[in-house]
Amino acid sequence: MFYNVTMMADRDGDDDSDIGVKLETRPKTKRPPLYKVMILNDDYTPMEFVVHVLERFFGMTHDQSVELMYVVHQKGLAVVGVYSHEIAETKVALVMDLAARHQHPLQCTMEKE
Ligand code: TYC
Repeated sequence: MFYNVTMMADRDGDDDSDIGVKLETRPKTKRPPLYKVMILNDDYTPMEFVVHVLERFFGMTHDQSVELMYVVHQKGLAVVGVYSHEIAETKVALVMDLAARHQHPLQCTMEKE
């Protein structure tokens, strides 16, 4: 949590030396931006590989993964999770690395929400 600290000026000019300086604190409501992580359909990546990726990196059950894999297969892409910038970048890198190591063309990208 962050705080704004504002010093209040002495506006009436009397001798306030005995009361010190008033600090006004107020919580900031600004949250860090979130990023959608998406996977894209292609013609070559095996369905079971995509299901495995969704289970392994996106905390889905097997049934959830199968369902979302079919959404991507039919619609072309889907959001598979929403994370902070650092976590999203890590997920994208992990997916892309595993796909490349298996020589699958699976694409995973991130976009600011
Ligand atoms: N279209 C692929 C196939 O028919 C399966 C697939 C689904 C690939 C989702 C990528 O993100 C993907 N084998």
